[in-house]
Amino acid sequence: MVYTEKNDIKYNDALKKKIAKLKTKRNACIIAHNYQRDEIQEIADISGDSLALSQAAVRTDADVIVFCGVQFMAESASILNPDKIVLLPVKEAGCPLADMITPEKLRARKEAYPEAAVVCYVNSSAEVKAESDIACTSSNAIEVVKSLPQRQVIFVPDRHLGRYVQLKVPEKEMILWEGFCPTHIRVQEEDMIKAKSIYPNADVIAHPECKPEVLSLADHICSTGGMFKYVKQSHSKEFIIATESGMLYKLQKENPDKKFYLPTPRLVCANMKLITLGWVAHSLEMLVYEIKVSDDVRERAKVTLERMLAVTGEKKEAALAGY
Ligand code: CIZ
Repeated sequence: MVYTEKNDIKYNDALKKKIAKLKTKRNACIIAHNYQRDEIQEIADISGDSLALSQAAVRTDADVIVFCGVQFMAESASILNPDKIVLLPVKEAGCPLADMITPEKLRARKEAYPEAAVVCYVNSSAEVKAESDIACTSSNAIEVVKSLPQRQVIFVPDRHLGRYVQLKVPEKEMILWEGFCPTHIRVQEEDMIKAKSIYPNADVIAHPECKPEVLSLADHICSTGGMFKYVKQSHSKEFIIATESGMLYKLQKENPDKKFYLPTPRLVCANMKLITLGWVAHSLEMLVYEIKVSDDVRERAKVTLERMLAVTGEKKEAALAGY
């Protein structure tokens, strides 16, 4: 069998049937990130952002979770669900942003700023989470940073999200890591200006991983989850969406009367697109590739994630002990 992409309807239908059978056999649940291919979001039991997916993974009765996303997301699901089998269908599906920091380099930064709290964006490895005080997503980063007693905050690894948070929380001193998302930084100021001139009535929504000059041209800045909420309540009929292309699938599905445009066709994350129907079938058939985090790292990274959940009220009883 060939596991590469094939734009053949019959072939895809056969794969979908095979996946459905294997899902029952394995008592599995398929979860897909908002940036996945359309056909993967279509077959998923749940789609959403990385945090929503990890939380959904906690609630499911399935024994096997097929996580259609990238490595750090499957790791978070495994950290929160140590008793379930968490599979990443393509083991090379990594996140270049998460790879821009190592635990060793973070330890050196902590030594340079011993008074600072360490906030890690969820787009980081389990080891980096284990070295951090608290995690955040793009939807709760401002709330998380505001909640900290420390004035100094080491924020890793996305410098654009960190800079955006600094603007919103001026009372903190943010020490930014130099990381960035290679997909989001492809949107240029010129792309936004051009898109706005072609669609003058469109509302412009941008993800905070975009560059500051791009964010300054947006009407609204938010996470992928925030984009769904914003579009639903907006009276606008057209939207320019500055984030990864996969978002357009569910935005269009949930809002059939509205139109969505990307400011540039370059907004494609090659890692997210590695997962195809063939690889999902392969993953369920062979039970690969299992994502496991060592006990020591998992325990510490779990505390970092649970502190975030406690701040955002998503899990009030979360362990704040030792915070
Ligand atoms: O947390 C996520 O899933 C990411 C990477 C982005 C977002 O805004 O949802």
